[in-house]
Amino acid sequence: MSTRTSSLILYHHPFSRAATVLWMLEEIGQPYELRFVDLRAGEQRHPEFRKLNPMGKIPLLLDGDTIITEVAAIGLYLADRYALGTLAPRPDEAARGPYFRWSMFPSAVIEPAAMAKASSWEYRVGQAGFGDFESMSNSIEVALEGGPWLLGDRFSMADVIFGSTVRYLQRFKMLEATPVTTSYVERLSARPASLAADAKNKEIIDAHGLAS
Ligand SMILES: N[C@@H](CCC(=O)N[C@@H](CS)C(=O)NCC(=O)O)C(=O)O
Repeated sequence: MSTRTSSLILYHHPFSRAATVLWMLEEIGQPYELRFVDLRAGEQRHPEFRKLNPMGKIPLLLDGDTIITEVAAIGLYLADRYALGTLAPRPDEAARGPYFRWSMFPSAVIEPAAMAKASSWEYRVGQAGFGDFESMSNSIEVALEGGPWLLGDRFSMADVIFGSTVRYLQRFKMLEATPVTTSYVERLSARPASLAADAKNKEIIDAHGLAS
């Protein structure tokens, strides 16, 4: 792990993709601060927040003066900067190819293909970069067939990016749970960093009375 000093601040709400970034922060083991964004009150749309992210969405990570949004970008950034050679393959390793491939796959393919199916979008499969639901689901199985992780024996930030997407889409019944994905999600959820993130999310849920 790098000994670089950090000033990491995550704009967070426990019922959002920011929960994945909290898990990433626990994986890299650097100190960080959480700033609660009240999504129900619409704080993400306030002009002050939109100056940081014009999309009006979280997660948003500050590393000093550097702004990073998009779950996959945040994960790749954190792993390169704070866990290169452990959570991210080094630039001279061939494993960096599949590492990027499966890190991009959730936002580029899994999420839109699942949303297209759930919302009955009409579109031309050949023109849509995310293809069709069946090909996407089959690709998830193919990605995991070597196992136990996307890079075989080596756990990486790609698993947090990919696995968190599979996990939440299954919770929302937007993706089928198969034996392969079920055991993958179980392995991921048992990681100490995932459990630590869950505990912090629970504290915030209780503190803000979000459970009800
Ligand atoms: N493409 C973004 C998606 C971010 C996103 O959709 N965030 C949701 C919470 S999970 C949000 O902020 N929603 C509030 C809103 O749109 O008002 C990413 O990968 O980080």
